[in-house]
Amino acid sequence: MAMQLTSEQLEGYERDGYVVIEGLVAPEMVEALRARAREYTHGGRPLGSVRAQVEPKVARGELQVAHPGDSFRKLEGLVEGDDLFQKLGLHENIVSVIEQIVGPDIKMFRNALMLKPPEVGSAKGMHQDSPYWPIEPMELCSCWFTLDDATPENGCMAVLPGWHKKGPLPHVNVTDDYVVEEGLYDPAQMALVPMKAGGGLFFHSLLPHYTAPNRSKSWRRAIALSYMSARSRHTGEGEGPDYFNVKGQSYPGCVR
Ligand SMILES: O=C(O)CCC(=O)C(=O)O
Repeated sequence: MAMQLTSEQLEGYERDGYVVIEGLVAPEMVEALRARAREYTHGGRPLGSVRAQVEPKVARGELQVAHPGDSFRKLEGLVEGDDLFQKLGLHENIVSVIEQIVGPDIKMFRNALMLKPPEVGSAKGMHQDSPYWPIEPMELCSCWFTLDDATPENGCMAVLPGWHKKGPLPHVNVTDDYVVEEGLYDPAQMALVPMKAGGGLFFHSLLPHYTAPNRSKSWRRAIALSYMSARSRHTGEGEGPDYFNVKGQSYPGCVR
């Protein structure tokens, strides 16, 4: 039987905008995903259609790394291009929880392996996801799945509980980042969310979240799997891309 949120956990998600579920997949699968991620970063496995982003400081030549693989910040499109990551994106436990939140017809909006190499990975400023994304209504749900233990030292998630209910907040550009305007929140309001490898933080696309720089000697890798109801609408230019179909049917006039 696939995992399901209890009614308390579902209420928690609605109230706080997030819920953590540990042990979403078997430890062997977490190990295999870690090994596969390492093949992309350090083993010369071709990226193919996967889009890579490197740490801005390395890209600008302000920071040197021992191996080019120690500079990756983001790998996008693994669910479409890699068999193991696709298994994760379609994993029955993840999809079953997502179905409780967004309903039975599900498409994936994006997937991004977020890497924080030891002592190199930089912060991701406080932001909400939906204001970046051309999708209405702003009710997507991401499963932020940890490949490594995520700790306060290596850049676990920090969130503003309940703030998804405030709607989209004003964001500003600050050195290559798009962040919630300073002064709108007090950092003391942030809740840290440390997690074991193999867990999932399911969070609402309007929940403000932040990750600190990795100041530790251990990797922090997590893949953000963002799902939406197939009844969502594309609000950007044109008809929008063909999104990865997870489950169920499509609807006329909605995301393709
Ligand atoms: O993994 C991180 O460091 C940040 C992730 C994030 O901000 C996101 O998935 O929207």
